[in-house]
Amino acid sequence: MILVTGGAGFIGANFVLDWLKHHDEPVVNLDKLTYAGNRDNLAALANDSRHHFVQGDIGDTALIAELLTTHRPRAVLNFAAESHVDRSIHGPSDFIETNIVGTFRLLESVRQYWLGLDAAGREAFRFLHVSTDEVYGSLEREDAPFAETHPYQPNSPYSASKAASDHLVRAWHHTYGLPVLTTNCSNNYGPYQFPEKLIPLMIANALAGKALPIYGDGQNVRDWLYVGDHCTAIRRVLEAGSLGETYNVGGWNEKPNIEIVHTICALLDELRPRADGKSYREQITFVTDRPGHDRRYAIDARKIERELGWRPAETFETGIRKTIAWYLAHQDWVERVSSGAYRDWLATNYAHRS
Ligand code: NAD
Ligand code: TDX
Repeated sequence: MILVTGGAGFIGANFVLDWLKHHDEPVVNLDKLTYAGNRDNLAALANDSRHHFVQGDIGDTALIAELLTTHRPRAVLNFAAESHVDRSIHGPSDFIETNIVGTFRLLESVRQYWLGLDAAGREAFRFLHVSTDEVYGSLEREDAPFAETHPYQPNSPYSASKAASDHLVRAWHHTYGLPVLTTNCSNNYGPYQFPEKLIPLMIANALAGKALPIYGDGQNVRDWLYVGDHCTAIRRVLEAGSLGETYNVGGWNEKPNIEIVHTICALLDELRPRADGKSYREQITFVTDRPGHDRRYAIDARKIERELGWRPAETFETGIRKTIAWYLAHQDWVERVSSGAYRDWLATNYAHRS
């Protein structure tokens, strides 16, 4: 049994689906179901007895203690977080609450549980914390990509809250001996990503005939990884990572935002041409920049490649094609999450606890 937090969000849901494809080991999935959490993402598991969903908060110490003592997981994987940089700029308090205080409370509950295990259980146990490359701050064009030794220099309320959580995880290992692993991954894309993030937002807006808003000059660079490859990396780190270590995860896929949007437009022009025969590029609009917008992220993934033999299966070209095909085939999903209608849908399709 493993306990996954945030498993109704984008990466967490992909991870749970992927895990149950590769293992028979059951998953307890704890998720608060914020605006970003959606049980619709897990509909394929509705009749799968290996998946046990619980609605709740990682900061709810009593609930976590109950789940740990009832299910006795051999690992806890923490995906739960507030994850959107723009939201963190407009309202940081949920980010502090979940990403910092929530992670602290989760660590404490897990530590109590871990201390109560027998020696073999303590030895085998893992706490895997899922984090981001944004904790390292911003790179200039000529800088080398982020290695695990790069200093933490977070610039947004989101990245500062994730950096704080990474430090707590590190300290719980160093001080209390909790067997932790941390992954710092680059920008993910793929199915089930909430259409507030660059790639799904651009696909949804293009199809809806809306503007494609590019912040600043469009030359900010992100390093993109297909979500399935991130899930494989997390499984590999859980299986073979060295305790207390951090692993940077990325696919050596740096691209300026404008190039990403041009690629999306070109693929949509091919797969779902506009009725007027013009390119979706016509919808691109340059808008005011994000405050404190990090210029460039890039991941040096040599440690996970060398030590754990992990390699991404997708290139950006194959991954983005798959992603666009998924969004084209699931426009109802986009409509439901954008309108909030999935809350009604899930109320009639699921009880909150199962
Ligand atoms: P997401 O916003 O899509 O999903 C987050 C999930 O966590 C949601 O299901 C939400 O309901 C749940 N959640 C939020 N607060 C909670 C709480 N207090 N208790 C329990 N559940 C709670 O985010 P995502 O993009 O899937 O990111 C998952 C993790 O991966 C985050 O920790 C994020 O920092 C990290 N990460 C994301 C990316 C990316 O590109 N999306 C890249 C690297 C790392
Ligand atoms: O409308 C937009 N226009 C635009 O130009 C949006 C939403 C974004 N952008 C730019 C900002 C960034 O340079 O695109 C880039 C990507 O933006 P986001 O999708 O918001 O991602 P980012 O800020 O890079 O953070 C993401 O990657 C790291 C995730 O949201 C984080 O959770 C993860 O840790």
